[in-house]
Amino acid sequence: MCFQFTAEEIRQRKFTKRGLSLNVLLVGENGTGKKTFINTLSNRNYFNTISETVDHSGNGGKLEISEHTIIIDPNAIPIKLNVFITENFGFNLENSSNATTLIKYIENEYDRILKHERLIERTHNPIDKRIHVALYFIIPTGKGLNDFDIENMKKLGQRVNLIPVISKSDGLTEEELRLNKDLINKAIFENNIEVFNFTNDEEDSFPGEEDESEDNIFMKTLQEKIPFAVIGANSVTDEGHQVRTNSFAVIDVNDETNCDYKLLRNVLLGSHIEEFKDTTNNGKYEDYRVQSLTFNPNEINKLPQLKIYNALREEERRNFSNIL
Ligand SMILES: Nc1nc2c(ncn2[C@@H]2O[C@H](COP(=O)(O)OP(=O)(O)OP(=O)(O)O)[C@@H](O)[C@H]2O)c(=O)[nH]1
Ligand SMILES: [Mg+2]
Repeated sequence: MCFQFTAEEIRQRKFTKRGLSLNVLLVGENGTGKKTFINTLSNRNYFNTISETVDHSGNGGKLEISEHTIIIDPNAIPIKLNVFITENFGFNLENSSNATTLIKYIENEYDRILKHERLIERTHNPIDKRIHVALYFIIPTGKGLNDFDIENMKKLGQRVNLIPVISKSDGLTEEELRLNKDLINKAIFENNIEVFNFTNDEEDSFPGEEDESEDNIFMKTLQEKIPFAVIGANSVTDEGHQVRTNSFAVIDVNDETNCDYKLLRNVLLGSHIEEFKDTTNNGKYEDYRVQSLTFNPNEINKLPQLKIYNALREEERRNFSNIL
């Protein structure tokens, strides 16, 4: 019998067929370039971003999260990007409930998965809409972070992998960008905001051993880029370069000397796509799961795994007392 494909090829085909997916939340005020970023990432005009001001009056100025599914095909393996975008974030005079609204949105999905995990018979995998990574769009003001950003980033960082981004960085000189990055990082540090840590890959190194592998150097480079400076493209040249054209210049957004867009793109669609999911499931979601069960002790007995565990412990105790 002659097989058409090797085992490796079959694995690759299966993988390709199944594809990859990522759930990304984009948080930022209206007009900060969130949709342009997604257009640039997918290299097509999924969103109409031509007008500077969007009419957000349709929902009475209320903070909402719009959901979109976009298939991106960077190198033959399609990636299903589930995009969640804030509308009217920080839009009103009074925005103090924004953080709560965002966290509720994230936790609702955690609750849904938690509920499903507790079912004894799980016939199918639920659609997983847990946010794997949140990009927080910061307008560079030369003043670091304001109180509103601090409050929102603090809360978001506890629940999701948070990556701060400086939007529209084409408006900054190199020196201004450095200053903005420094001030934002200072505010992140002073306020204990939990941002995604690229250098936190414990599995790869032994304690006490300074590992300077290529991977580690790359992770350090990424870490030092935080907050990532992005420029969203508004056109594509005849040669296929994604550029932002303003009255001064034509800027190639994929040129790493202009901004960090390319790095961030590679992180999202390449190097960290699985990592974001793992840290969500094993870190952020797990923290929430434990907290939510601890605060609801009645719920614990409903867990099938725990029921079995408790029964075994009970039997152990009985056997033990028989011996005595
Ligand atoms: N100079 C510059 N302008 C940008 C950049 N990214 C987006 N813009 C422009 O800013 C405006 C708003 O961009 P959007 O992408 O629509 O902003 P949004 O955050 O999605 O906000 P809403 O559309 O209001 O929901 C548009 O005119 C974009 O062309 C950038 O990197 N630099
Ligand atoms: Mg727009």
